[in-house]
Amino acid sequence: MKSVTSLLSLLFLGFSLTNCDEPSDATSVPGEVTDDWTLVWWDEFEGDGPVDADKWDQPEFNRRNNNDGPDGWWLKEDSYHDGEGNLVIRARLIDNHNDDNDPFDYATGAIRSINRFEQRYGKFEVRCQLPSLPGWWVAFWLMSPTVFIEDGSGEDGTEIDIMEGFGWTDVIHHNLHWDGYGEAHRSDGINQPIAGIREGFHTFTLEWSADEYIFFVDGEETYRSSAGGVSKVPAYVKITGELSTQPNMMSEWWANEPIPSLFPDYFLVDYVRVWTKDEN
Ligand SMILES: [Ca+2]
Ligand SMILES: [Ca+2]
Ligand SMILES: [Ca+2]
Repeated sequence: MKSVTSLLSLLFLGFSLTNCDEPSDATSVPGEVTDDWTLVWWDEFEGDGPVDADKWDQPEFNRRNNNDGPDGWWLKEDSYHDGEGNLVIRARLIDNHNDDNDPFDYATGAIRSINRFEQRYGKFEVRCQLPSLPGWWVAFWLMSPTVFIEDGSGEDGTEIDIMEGFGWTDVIHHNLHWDGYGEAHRSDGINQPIAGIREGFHTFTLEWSADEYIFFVDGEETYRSSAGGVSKVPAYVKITGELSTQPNMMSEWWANEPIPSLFPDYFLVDYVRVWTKDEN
C-alpha cells in the first residue's frame, strides 16, 4: 500500500510538472544549434483563462480609423485563450463603436509585452496558424518607443516585423521601419510567397545580434539585413491582428477587401518564446 501511495505521489508530481506552463520542447527548434541559446521568456498560452496580464498588455483604441468607412478597433475581448493551448486573435464585426455614421465597425485583438518584458538581441519565435479571410492582417513584431527618433539611424530603435501574414495570400512580409512614420521614415524588407503557409501551424523566427537580423520560416532562412545599422536598444513583443477599410490597405498590395458577411475569423498562436545567446 505504501508503495502504491508513493507511486501515486510520483504520478501526481509528474502530472503536475507536465501541466505547468513550461515549454516541453523549448530546445527543439528546427535548423538550430540549441546549445548556445537560453530560453528566458515565453508564453505557451495554456488553459482557458484570460491572457496573462503579467506578460501582456491588451490595448484598446481605434487602431485604424477611417472617416469614410468602418473603423478597425483593438478590443481586449478579441484576444483570449482557446483552452487548447492557443492564443486566439479574433477579427469580427461590431456595432458602430463611436459617433460617426458607420453601419458597423470591425474589432481585432492585440497583445504586447510593453512595461513587462523587453530585450535587446536574441532569438524570438512564434508558432502560429494564419487566418483564412481577406481584409485583415496579422503580425508578430518587436517595437521600441524610440523608433520615432528621426536621426538617420535605426540603431536607436527599429520596428522589426518578424512576420506579417494574411488570410487571402501565401505572401509573407519581413520588414524593418525606423526614424518614425512621417517624412523621415525609412524601411527595408522583403515579401515573398511561401507555398502552403496558410495550412496548419508554422514557425516564424528572428535572430537579432549587434551585426544583423536573420529571419526564418519553419527553420529556413528567408531574409537577412543590417538596414538602419541594426537596433541597439531593447524592444517589446507584439502579436496583433489589424483591419483597415482605407482603400490602400484593402488593395492586393496588402490585406485585400474584407467581406463583412464572412466574419469572424481567427489567428491562432501556439506559443511565443524568446532566447538569449550564451557568450562563450
Ligand atoms: Ca465607426
Ligand atoms: Ca532613429
Ligand atoms: Ca500553446
